[in-house]
Amino acid sequence: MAQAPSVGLHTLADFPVGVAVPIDPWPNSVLQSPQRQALVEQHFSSLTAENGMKMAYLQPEPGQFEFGAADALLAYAKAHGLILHGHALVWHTQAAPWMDAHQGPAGSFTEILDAHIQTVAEHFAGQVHSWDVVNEAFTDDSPSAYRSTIWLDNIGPGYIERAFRLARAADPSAELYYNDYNISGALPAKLERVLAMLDDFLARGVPIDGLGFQVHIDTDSPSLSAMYDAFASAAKRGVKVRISELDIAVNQSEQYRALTPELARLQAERYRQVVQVYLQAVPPAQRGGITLWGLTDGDSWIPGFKQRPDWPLLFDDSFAAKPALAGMANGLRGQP
Ligand code: 9MR
Repeated sequence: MAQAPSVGLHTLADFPVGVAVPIDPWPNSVLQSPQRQALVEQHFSSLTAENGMKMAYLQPEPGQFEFGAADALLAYAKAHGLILHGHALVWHTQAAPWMDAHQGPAGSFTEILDAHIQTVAEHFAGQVHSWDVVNEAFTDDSPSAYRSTIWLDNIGPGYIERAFRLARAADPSAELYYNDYNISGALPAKLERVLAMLDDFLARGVPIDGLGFQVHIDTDSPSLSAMYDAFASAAKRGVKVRISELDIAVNQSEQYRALTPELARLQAERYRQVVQVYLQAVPPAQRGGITLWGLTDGDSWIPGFKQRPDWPLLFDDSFAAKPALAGMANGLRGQP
């Protein structure tokens, strides 16, 4: 078994190395877990709330904002010298039950969108390093480029540009990202549609600083060359490129009941390669960083969502480092 680095992962990078964490009141909240805090403080320089800064939790009832749990995360981050990445101002999932049920004239959706972005981005202004302003606005399959959501269906595609303009006005210092999945090599045509939007925004001066590639992948696909092409094509535009939600599943064949040493080795190598591809494709000044989508395998969204056991992250359920941690460290160090 490869040895875990005794130093912190983040010390090996000149860009933020982050992790998504549950906050209160989730049972595995980082704020209630000394073991998770020890890992966070050793290895990471950036935090993202895995769920707690989505609309459903910041505005659980119309016009009622609840910032307590997110403010506690912010205070924890500050106390430990970590930056906070905001996720996400506009998404169709976890928008809140009242929002999903909302009926009304188109104007009322615009008012709700505006008020949410203004209130939230102003609350955290100067405190968060960056925001996912709009998350997952494109479909996986053409020809219908934009995903049909409460926002698209009631406001039209202009809601995306509107969200970026409002976010910049409310918090001029935060870096603003568009964030999506299956764009890091899996679906080149989807990435093309995202890049067309980016080019249009850049040409017209709509404020956008970068693209977030979620990179929920497995040990088989996408290929490293497809991943390189994806990151490089975004970097070519001169914007920041983040790996915003990294995890690497190993049980896509669904035949394993436990993480075998061979799978752990394959996964470690894949983590190393993904980091290397990122370093090769994205010039230093444009590296927005790499964030893992969870700390421990038991915290991961994948087993529940895919309805199978899996072990996609860097630490096991006992908070012990897996070979994947050493793989990622070697990637950051530029070692083979
Ligand atoms: O990890 C999150 C999980 O706990 C939630 O149940 C889920 C709700 O859809 O969202 C997960 O996080 C998602 C992220 O916010 C956006 N990109 C995909 C992530 C994994 O589904």
